[in-house]
Amino acid sequence: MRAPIARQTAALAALVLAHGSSAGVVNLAYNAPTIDRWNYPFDSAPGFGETAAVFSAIGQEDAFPGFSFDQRDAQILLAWDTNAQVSPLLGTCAYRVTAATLVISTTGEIPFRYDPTFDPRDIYPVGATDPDPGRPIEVFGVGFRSGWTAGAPTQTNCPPTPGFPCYYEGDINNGAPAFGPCVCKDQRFAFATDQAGSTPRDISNNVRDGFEVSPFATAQFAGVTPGAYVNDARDASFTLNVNAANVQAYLREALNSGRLVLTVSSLQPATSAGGPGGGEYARFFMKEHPLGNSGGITRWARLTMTVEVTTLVGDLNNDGAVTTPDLTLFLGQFGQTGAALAADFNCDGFVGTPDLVLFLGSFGR
Ligand SMILES: [Ca+2]
Ligand SMILES: [Ca+2]
Ligand SMILES: [Ca+2]
Ligand SMILES: [Ca+2]
Repeated sequence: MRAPIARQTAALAALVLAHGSSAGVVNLAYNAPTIDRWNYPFDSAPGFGETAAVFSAIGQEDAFPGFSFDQRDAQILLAWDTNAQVSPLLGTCAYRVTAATLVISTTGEIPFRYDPTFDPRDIYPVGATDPDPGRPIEVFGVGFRSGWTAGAPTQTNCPPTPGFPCYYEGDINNGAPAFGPCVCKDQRFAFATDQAGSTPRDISNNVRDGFEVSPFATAQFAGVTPGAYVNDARDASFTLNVNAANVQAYLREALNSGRLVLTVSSLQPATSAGGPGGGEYARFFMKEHPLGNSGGITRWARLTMTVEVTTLVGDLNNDGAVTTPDLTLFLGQFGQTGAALAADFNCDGFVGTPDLVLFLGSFGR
């Protein structure tokens, strides 16, 4: 079992490092995640599973005495340390993400129907009708509880294993801790969330809890007709909606911390004896898999992201000075509302008078 570690190391060494395409713009392209783990509290191979599935326990949350299950039972946690390519701790407003895409391949072990669009919560309960066959596979952020934190890449003190960061993969002799204290719902230490901030909501039971989620992205499979089965090793592509306020805020916080952590989740049904689930769910390649990166094909999680880092407020054309051409660009966005506007210098989702004040404060520099 040492070979997978060697492969991980090789993958990280092969990371395509950032290169600026113009002042302040960083194009990130990672061909491997820093961490990929199956976020399943009772995972018997913490950190080292070769594949990881996403499925739900809807209809069977309390079907097995002594245990209970989150509706989003099996989640996948993926993390990338960005601090070597994008300076952290500049303040969340110093970062603006203009594009972000996650790609990860299915293993093809279990056929499941392709649904490329959002399913509202009222068509998930047992007995409800799903008008478009299949359930979407979605990407969210990650929230933490019970002393776990998102953690900077350098963090080394986290329960239950002081001296190590939370949710690390470790190595084969010092494996990662489980994601939960028990086989039980509402307890996992790292959970899917659609919010940024210090107290993000846990969406692991949003059907039960009666609210809609706001996914960062929904899986798209090229070459598969919606409603048809995905039954092979095939890339799922997630284009994150950077123009949504929750997504942009989450990505900004991540870059400021130096680590981006994402969840892949789906309410595709699990398989279990006597239950309502059809057992049609996706399983994905982790970097430990022998075929995760072989024959010139990478199947584990890959991330690309374009980040604009503010080095001089007001320098909208990135030429190192704040002058009349920047004023023209600023006025072109004045009055606009949006999550990722370059002229929204105070990051409140609107280009208005406070931004003009900031702009004028820089003018002539
Ligand atoms: Ca792993
Ligand atoms: Ca559907
Ligand atoms: Ca300029
Ligand atoms: Ca503003």
